[in-house]
Amino acid sequence: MDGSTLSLVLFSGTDDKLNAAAVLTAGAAAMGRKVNIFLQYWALDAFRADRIGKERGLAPEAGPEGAEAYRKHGGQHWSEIFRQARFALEQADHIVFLVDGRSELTSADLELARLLRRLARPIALAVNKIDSPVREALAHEFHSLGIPHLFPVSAEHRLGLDELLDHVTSGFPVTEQDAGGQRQPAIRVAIIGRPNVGKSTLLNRLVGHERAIVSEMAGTTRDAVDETVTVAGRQYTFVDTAGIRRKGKTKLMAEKLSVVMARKHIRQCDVALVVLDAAEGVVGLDATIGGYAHEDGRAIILCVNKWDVALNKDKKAFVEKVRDAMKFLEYAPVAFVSALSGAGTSQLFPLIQRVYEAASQRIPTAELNRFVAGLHFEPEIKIYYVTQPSVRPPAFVLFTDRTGKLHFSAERYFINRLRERFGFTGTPIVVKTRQKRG
Ligand SMILES: Nc1nc2c(ncn2[C@@H]2O[C@H](COP(=O)(O)OP(=O)(O)O)[C@@H](O)[C@H]2O)c(=O)[nH]1
Ligand SMILES: [Mg+2]
Repeated sequence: MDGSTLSLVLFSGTDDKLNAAAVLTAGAAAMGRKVNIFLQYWALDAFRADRIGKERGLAPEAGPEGAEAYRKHGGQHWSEIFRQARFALEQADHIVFLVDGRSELTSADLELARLLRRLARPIALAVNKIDSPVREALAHEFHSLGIPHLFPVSAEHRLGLDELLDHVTSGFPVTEQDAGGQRQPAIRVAIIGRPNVGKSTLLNRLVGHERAIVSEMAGTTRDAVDETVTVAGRQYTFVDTAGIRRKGKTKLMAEKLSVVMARKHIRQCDVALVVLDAAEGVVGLDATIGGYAHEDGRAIILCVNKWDVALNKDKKAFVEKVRDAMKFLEYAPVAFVSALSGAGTSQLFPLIQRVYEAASQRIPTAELNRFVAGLHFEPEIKIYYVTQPSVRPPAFVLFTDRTGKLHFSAERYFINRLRERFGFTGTPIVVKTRQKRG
């Protein structure tokens, strides 16, 4: 184990944990921790022993070993998988034991906790699917597993993950390189959009050279290309959908595929570059694709391509059209480029960095509470306390005297003031409320 790599083992007694693993790795990257995280994921449940080791929150994938174990040990009892995972567990800097906060503890969980404790490695207990105060109270029942460091989390809603990651990475040495700020993780940028808007041309332009991204083979499984470039000391990994040319592919099929691929790539990116076609204008499918990036909480740039052939070169008018068609993306900056000529494309780099940093911005709790004290909600709402439990996207939890969700207009007011005050350019903001318990 070198000093800059944290080996983290995520261990779980049930299935349905890939999501959590994905979020954890992404979360680790999102935090911009000055450590490399080597994450291994082991689930005991029935047939699954995926091993996903990736540095810096790259999208987890079951490696060949994982796939092999999956085949070989299909249906085996979990103790076999524990036996296999043992080496990883013993080497781990930290073990995260993940349990399902919505299920009763099983005897397998208890047994597993006992085995894990016996390893005498640092262990954190992550109780997943905790996304409400009621559940948070329930999470504490899991103390009976005898693991003192308990973290209620919601992998799906990305709650509590920063606290967990803070805990497992605390006291971890900062490498010299990192201290100099040299080795920040690459910003992952998904280039998404309808067919023919110029995604691949843009990718080539951004990475500075052509690459073969079209596979002529029918039924090819390669569906994405990614390429990393360093610009002004910062790494960017661009992901584009490989052109899959199947014979007889209809326009409709191509459009459907573009949505499927967008959804897939969005999940793995930090920033979504939603490419629009200036010549064709904004259409429904653009809004659909942009909507997925928004719902997934990604930082977003609306990139108007083919500006060279736009009929009307009035940027302001075009922005208005864009805003009109995608009201929910009013926070996303609009950039005008020509992937073909290269005009405007180099400005995308600082813009990507800007929205990425905005999405990663964490407001200190004290500052946040001072800020909220100065707000005037109408109708009045009593706000006791505010926290920002996570970044990417920035999520805020308001503890109020009300039950249920904030009224739409109150939420809007809060988000707008946050944007004014702290400048969350290009990132969705998530607001949750909790009723203060007496
Ligand atoms: N005029 C013009 N044409 C472009 C531009 N970008 C891409 N194209 C053309 O649009 C077509 C589709 O481009 P491509 O990158 O394959 O689109 P994709 O399907 O989104 O990957 C190609 O003929 C490109 O040459 C641009 O900025 N201006
Ligand atoms: Mg393409």
